[in-house]
Amino acid sequence: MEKKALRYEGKAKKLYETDEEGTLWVEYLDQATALNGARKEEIPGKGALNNQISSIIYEKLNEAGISTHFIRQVSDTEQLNRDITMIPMEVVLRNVVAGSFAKRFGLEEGAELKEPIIEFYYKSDALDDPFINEDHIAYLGLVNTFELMSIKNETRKINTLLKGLWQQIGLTLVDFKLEFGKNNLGLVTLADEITPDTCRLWDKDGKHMDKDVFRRDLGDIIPVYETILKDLKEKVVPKRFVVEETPQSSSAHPSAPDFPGLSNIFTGLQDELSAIVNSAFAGLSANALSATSATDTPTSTSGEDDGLGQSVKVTNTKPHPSSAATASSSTSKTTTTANAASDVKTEDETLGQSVKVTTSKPKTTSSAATKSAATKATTAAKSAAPRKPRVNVKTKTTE
Ligand code: AIR
Ligand code: ASP
Repeated sequence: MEKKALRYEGKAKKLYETDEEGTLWVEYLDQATALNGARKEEIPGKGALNNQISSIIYEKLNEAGISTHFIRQVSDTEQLNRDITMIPMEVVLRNVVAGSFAKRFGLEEGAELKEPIIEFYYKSDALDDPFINEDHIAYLGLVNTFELMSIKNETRKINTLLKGLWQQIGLTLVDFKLEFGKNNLGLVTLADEITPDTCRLWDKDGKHMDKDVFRRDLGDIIPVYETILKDLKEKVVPKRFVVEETPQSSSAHPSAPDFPGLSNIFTGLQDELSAIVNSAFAGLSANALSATSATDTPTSTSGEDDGLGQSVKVTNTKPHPSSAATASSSTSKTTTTANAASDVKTEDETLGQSVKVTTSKPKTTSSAATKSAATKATTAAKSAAPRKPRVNVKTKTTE
C-alpha cells in the first residue's frame, strides 16, 4: 500500500489517499486544540499516543461486531481507515454530569446519570458546533430517521463496550464524542478517533485522565496519555475475546430488555431492519423521511454488561473536585473512513484474540460476530421481514 496525495488536514490528523481505492492513510498529529481550535499547541508525542490508543480501541470494537472505519495500524503515528462519507454531526453520550452539560444546566460535575444521555452537535467550525436536536437533524438533512435510530443504537452499544474497556484499566467513562459516516452501501459506520481527546475519563480518585488536563490547564497530558497506552497494552490487548453459544430461550420476549443475550438479538434485529430500510430508502431525502416518527429502542443501557462479558458499573457519584466546564467543539472534518468489511471472525488469532462464534443450524452469525456490511445488506435486501435470530450470544473475556 502506498501513501498518495494529501486529501485533508484537520486539527489532529492528516488524511492521505492511497493506491487502493476506498482506503485512506491517516497520520495523527502532535497537535492539541481547544475552544474549537482557538487555542492550539504542539505537543510532541501526542500523535503517536493517540494513534496507538485509538487503534487498540477500534480493534476491540471491530471484534465486538461494530461497523467501523478502522482497518489497521501501520506505524506509531499512522493507520489505515476506510474512506467513508462523513456525517457532519458529533454524537455525545454522557454517563456522568460533566463538561458543557454541567455548565448548560448549572450542575456540579460528578453525578452519575440514571440513563445515558445522547446529544447531537452540528459540525461546523464557523458556527462553533451548535447543539442540535432530532428535528434540526431532519431539517438539515444530516441523516434520515432510520439512520438516526441506527446511530443511537450503535452509540449505546459502543458505550457499553467502552465502559467495560476503560474499566479494565480503572477508569470511569464519564462521556465521549463519536462521529459516524456512511459507507458505500449507505450503512452507518463509526469513524474518527476514540482517544482521551474524545472521551472524559476519571480515575478512582476523580483525577482527569483525558484532554481536560490540557483544556483546563491541569498539567502535561503526555504522561497521562502514556499511562493510558501502557495500561491498555498490558490489560486490554492481551484479553482473549470468546463468544459462546447459549441455548435460545423460547420464553424470551422482546419487551424484556434485561434478559441475558436479548440485547444482542434486539440490536441484531435493529441492525438488519436499518439495513433493509437504508437500502430501500436510499435516495430518499431526509426531509421526506422526517415525517415518520423515530422509534428509539434502548439497547443494553443498564451498564451491567460491557458486551465483553465484564460486569460494568459506573459508581462515581461524588461531585468531581474540579468544576470548570469547557465547551466542546470538533476535531476532524469531512471524509475519513469505514469498515465495510469487519470480517467474520471465528477463530481469530490476530492481536492475540481468540474469537469463537458458535451458531445453531442453519448457520447464521451473531451480532457479536460481524458480517461484512455487503453481506448484511444483501441478506437484508433478500428478506422481506427481519429474520428471527437463531442464536443467543454470550460474550466472555478471558486472559
Ligand atoms: N468532545 C466533544 N467535542 C470534541 C470532543 N472531543 C468530547 C469531549 C467530552 C465529550 O465530547 O472530549 O468527552 C463532551 O464534551 P463537552 O465539552 O460537551 O462536555
Ligand atoms: N477538539 C476541539 C477543539 O479543537 C474541542 C475540544 O476537544 O475541546 O477545539
